[in-house]
Amino acid sequence: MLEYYTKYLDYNMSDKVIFSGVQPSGEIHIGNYLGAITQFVNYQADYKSIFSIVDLHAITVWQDPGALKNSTREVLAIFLASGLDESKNIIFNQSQVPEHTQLAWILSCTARVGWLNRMTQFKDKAGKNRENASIGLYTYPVLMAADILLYSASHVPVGEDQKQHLELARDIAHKFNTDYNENCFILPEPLMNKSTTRIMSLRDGSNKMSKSDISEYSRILMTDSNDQISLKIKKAKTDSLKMPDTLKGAETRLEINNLLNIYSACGLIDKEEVISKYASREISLFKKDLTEVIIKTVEPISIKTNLLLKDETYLDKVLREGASKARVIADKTIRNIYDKIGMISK
Ligand code: AQP
Repeated sequence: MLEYYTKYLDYNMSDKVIFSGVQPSGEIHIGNYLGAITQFVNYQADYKSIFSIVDLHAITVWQDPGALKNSTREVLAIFLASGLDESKNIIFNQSQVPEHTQLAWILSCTARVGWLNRMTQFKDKAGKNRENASIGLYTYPVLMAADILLYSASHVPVGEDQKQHLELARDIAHKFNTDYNENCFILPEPLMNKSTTRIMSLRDGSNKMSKSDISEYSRILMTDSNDQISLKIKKAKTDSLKMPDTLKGAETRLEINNLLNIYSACGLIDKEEVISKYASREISLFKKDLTEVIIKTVEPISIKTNLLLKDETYLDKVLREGASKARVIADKTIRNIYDKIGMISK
């Protein structure tokens, strides 16, 4: 299999391969950027990377068809504007590579119902209305396992919330290897992102910043104008105290703590340094400076993204070419797996 990587991506046999996905389930926010996309950009140097815009995952909850197409192109444009190189990495949208769903079906015959029943993200997302959730939302982690195993990814960047799904992917790979008495799948390792904390909603510091939050004031979008950023930070929920003067003091105040994390991540400044800079000062002064720090991060990406979005033909070509490269590897995996389980393929 690895000779395919070598041919299409200048891979060496010893290379480490990462797979990661972003759902086109809405507009990309600064949490996605700081928590995932900046990491992808850093990984490019050390890993052969496969980045997928996972539209099949997105439709596990209802997506407006027009909005889904726009979001898919927007995620790609933000990837490119942030510095992901489409010639060095494979970048594509998942639905153009049907092998993802082919492998997901096979793996759903390996995964056990009891394993899926333990997935906390399904419980959180389905909430009280579990009977009415889509089957896709329930089996989402099996599709995620297929995404990873299809490309023999050695590493998967994961936040806290995806750790359980990666463990499941490893369990599925291990059971498949045991059932068929062959090392068909590599067991992927997590790449934990230690530097960036989870970015929380600007309206409620106990919920993560999310594309699907009903309040547009809960998140800073990577395409927001400077005025929109300024307004959202002005409206961001805080308390009426002065700024904290210790890390411990900051951590007891969810919303202020979140704004300090955003400042630290965007400004590339240690959080303790930010705390001492603003210790006991007015929140309004901190918010003013925070707005500037965020604009410095978002504005250049937003300008490039908007330019790229004007050229749909180019964006669709990048996706098509990425999918072609991905399919070379994916097809090889499927043939191998079909053979192992006793299926005759063309
Ligand atoms: N608030 C966040 N802080 C840090 N990292 C985050 N990520 C998402 N939200 C935050 C990281 O972004 C990557 C892409 O996420 P995803 O699109 O696969 O889905 P998600 O994690 O469910 O993201 P959202 O924004 O909350 O979307 P919806 O509302 O559709 O569910 C992941 O690496 C994730 O960790």
